[in-house]
Amino acid sequence: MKKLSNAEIAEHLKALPGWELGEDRIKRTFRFQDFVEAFGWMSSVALVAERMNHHPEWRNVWATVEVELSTHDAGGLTKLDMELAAKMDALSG
Ligand code: H2B
Repeated sequence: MKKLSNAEIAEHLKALPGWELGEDRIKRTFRFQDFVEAFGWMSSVALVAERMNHHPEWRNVWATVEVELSTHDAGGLTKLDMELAAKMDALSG
C-alpha cells in the first residue's frame, strides 16, 4: 500500500471533518451518550476493521473513544486510513 502525498492527504481530509492530521496519522475523538453506545460502536468498527485487515489504535474512557489511524506497514497514511475513517464516521451517525 502506497503512502499518500501531503496533497492527497489534504484532499481526503476535506471529506473527513472532525479528523485532524498528526505527524504520520489522523486522529478524531468520538463522544457517545454512554459506555454502551461507545462500546457498541467499537464492536461494529472492529468487524469492519477486521474485514479490511486494517486496525485502529484507540482508547475508550466511558462514552469517549480517541482514535488514531495510520498504516504501520507503510510507515504513514494510506488510502486504507481514509477509508476506515469514513466508515467510522458513517457508523457513528
Ligand atoms: N492495521 C494498520 N492500521 N496498519 C497496518 O499496517 C496493518 C493493520 N497491517 N492491520 C496488517 C494488520 C498486518 O500487520 C497483518 C499482518 O496483515
